[in-house]
Amino acid sequence: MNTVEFCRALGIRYPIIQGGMAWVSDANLAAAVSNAGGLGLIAGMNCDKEQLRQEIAAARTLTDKPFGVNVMLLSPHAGEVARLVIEEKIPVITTGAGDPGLFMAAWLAAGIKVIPVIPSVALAKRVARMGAFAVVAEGGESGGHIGDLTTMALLPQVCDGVDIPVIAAGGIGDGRGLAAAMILGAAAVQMGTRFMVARECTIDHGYKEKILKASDTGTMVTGRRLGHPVRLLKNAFARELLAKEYDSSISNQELENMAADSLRRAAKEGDLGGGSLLAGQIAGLIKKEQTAAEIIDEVMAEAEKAMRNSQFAIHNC
Ligand code: TUI
Repeated sequence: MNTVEFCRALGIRYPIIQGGMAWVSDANLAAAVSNAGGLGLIAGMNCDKEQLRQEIAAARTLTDKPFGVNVMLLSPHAGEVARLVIEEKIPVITTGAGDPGLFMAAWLAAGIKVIPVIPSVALAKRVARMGAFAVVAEGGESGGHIGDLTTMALLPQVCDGVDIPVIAAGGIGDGRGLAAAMILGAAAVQMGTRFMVARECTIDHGYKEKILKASDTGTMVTGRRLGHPVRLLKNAFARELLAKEYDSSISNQELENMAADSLRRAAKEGDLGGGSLLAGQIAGLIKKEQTAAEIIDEVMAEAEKAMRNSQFAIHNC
């Protein structure tokens, strides 16, 4: 399935999907991205069933375009979110942070297009066999919970390994990234960090400022000791958490307790020193707040230019 067929199948205009980011991807952001021709996603991670039901209802008042939900499989609410997307007739879902096998049959029976986020070829093949509509191949440049491989290495290997559309994620923040991903075989891209600074994104403004001011080396990874590495902006909290991971007198439970609620503190309370400011390595490239429509239009125009220039360059070699 090529990019045009992929977009048609999802009822979207552009091959751009917004990441389903915990405490970030609410009805407002998802609707703005969908209205702009991309695919908006609401994050199920930080919601129980009733909160997510309200968020879905709110998005439906803001857009008549298709939008999806991300089911974060580590969430304590994953089971009820998995059932709610069926009840609410959500047309497309992404899954993250685990193997969606447990819920797959029920989602497929309900006609939902399931797009798991995968960090390896093995998991991509597994979910393709289960009937996934597409996969998001997410490299470790991404913000939040990450796998080991980079997007550059993971993406072409996943494209060779499965016969379903592959969406690239991790390190993509502009049209050059979209063009590069398509050249590596992607049908579309997913962007998270770039949409965090969208005007319609309701996170704390100080958090947005931190992304806009970040440099290329402005992120780090914590959580390896707990088995779920997380990329975030360097701040006092991230440095303290990493130091404690190397301290054998601190228990895993103490580390978990430190991290619990830190995403909400950052996104909703603007706790810039004591919260987890999740962001991808591409934060260093992102320099201005724009509407979701401006972001999408700019990315598409840049991608077209990048494709033309590289075609010209290769042609004249
Ligand atoms: O899920 C994400 N990004 C996230 S989730 C999150 S909230 C959080 N809460 C508690 C602990 C950690 C994070 C913040 N950011 N991205 C999608 C993603 N999925 N990245 C990596 C994976 C993944 C990893 C392992 C998917 C499947 C997987 O499978 C392992 C297995 O079960 O075989």
